[in-house]
Amino acid sequence: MISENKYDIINIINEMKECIIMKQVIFKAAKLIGIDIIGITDVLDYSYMTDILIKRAADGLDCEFEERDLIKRLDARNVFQNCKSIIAIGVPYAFGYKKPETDNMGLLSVSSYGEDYHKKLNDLLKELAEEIKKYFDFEYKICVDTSPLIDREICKNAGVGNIGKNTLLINENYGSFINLGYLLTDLKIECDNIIKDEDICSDCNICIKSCPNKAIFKDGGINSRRCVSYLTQTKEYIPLEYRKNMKNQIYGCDICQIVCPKNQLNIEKRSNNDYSGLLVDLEEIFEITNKDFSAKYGMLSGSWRGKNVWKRNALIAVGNLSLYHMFDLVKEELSNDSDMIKIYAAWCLVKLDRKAATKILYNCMKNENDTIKREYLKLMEVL
Ligand code: B12
Ligand code: SF4
Ligand code: SF4
Repeated sequence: MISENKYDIINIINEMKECIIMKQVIFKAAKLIGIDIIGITDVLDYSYMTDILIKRAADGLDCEFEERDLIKRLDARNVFQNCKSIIAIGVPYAFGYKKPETDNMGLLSVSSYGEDYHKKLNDLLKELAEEIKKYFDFEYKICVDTSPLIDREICKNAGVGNIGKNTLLINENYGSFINLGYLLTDLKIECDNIIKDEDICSDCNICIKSCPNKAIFKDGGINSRRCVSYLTQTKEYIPLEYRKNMKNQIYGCDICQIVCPKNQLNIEKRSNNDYSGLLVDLEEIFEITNKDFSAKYGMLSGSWRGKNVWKRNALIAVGNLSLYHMFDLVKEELSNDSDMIKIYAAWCLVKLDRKAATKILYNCMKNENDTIKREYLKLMEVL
């Protein structure tokens, strides 16, 4: 007679076999559809990140693009109740990237090259799920960037890469120019949990030294609100002292990745990508209609904040590049409906020609509200 205990052991062995087979099927399916970077984790509880998140928020280093509700951030089951394992992927980009010559143009970050990566990864993860479903029935939820969870920590635990001092997740073959996404699944799969942090930077500090706004801390993390990538996306007021370092960026910032030795291999790889598509005609941004903007730039990940934020960044770029020939075009923006555009137009005019701008701002100040009046006066005094 077989004892109950023996049945338990046989069941466990069968479950383990299934977990291992499942993993092999998933890795094969990924290969079939061209996913090179893949890993699996069953770490679902992220409450060990609580102190880091609370300290960041208390020190004012977080930003409005992160989920404020900590409970949602700290357990995958709060996003997908039946979650048992997570299949994480990385999709490399920026092959052969060389920053295009910008002259008098605006610049988009290389993460905004081509089709929006949110759509690309969503489609890829859906395809992967459908492929796996041919062998195992399961429920899943796709997450790319916009979930409350901490993508890099999940992907790190799955073995996709390690965290660098610039806070990016770095894959050993492809570097940090990888977009991340994952499937929260109700499958129990064999896992590659990599919980221990590995120091992959050693005594390198290049990104810390190169960051234009000194946003990266030596002992871990960044000040999001100083990061140029953040500044190009926020609708909050941008402090005067940060604007110069935004240079001509219209969306994002790549500096801490371009300088990173871990990315040199990827950057040096040959590709037919024409990165001049990342250049933005600044004059066009002042004249383009909302409809034409959506048609021309709507499919780029860098356009998600809309035309007005691009126009605000274009005003900062025109001021930083001293494009005096655009003075009259910028002046027209003082009668824009948006207060945000007005105050950056005023800043830009003062940068281009202080004396002429002072006269213009004094003249139009009487028709403005108190906030704008105060801002114009501050600009005339400070700049
Ligand atoms: C908010 C946000 C931002 C903010 C803040 C970024 C930040 N570093 O906190 C801003 C707007 C600045 C930003 C910029 C960028 N972002 Co962003 N962003 C996010 C988002 C939505 C949340 C990030 C978050 O939770 N931050 C909180 C901190 C605690 O977590 P973390 O940033 O992941 O940091 C990890 C480690 O660095 C470490 N850590 C962080 N701080 C500290 C502090 C200490 C003391 C210690 C010990 C450890 C530590 O712990 C975390 C877990 O491993 C994620 C998507 C998501 N849902 O996760 C994308 C994401 C992080 N962004 C991404 C990208 C591509 C970018 C940009 C490169 C875009 C660009 N070209 O401009 C820049 C890079 C700037 C940079 N150096 O990080 C990718 C990163 C891909 C990768 N390979 O790492 C993500 C994962 C989106 C995705 N799914 O592809 N981003
Ligand atoms: S993205 Fe740019 S501003 Fe932000 S941390 Fe990296 S180098 Fe600094
Ligand atoms: S530049 Fe150096 S310190 Fe920064 S992430 Fe890369 S290897 Fe690490």
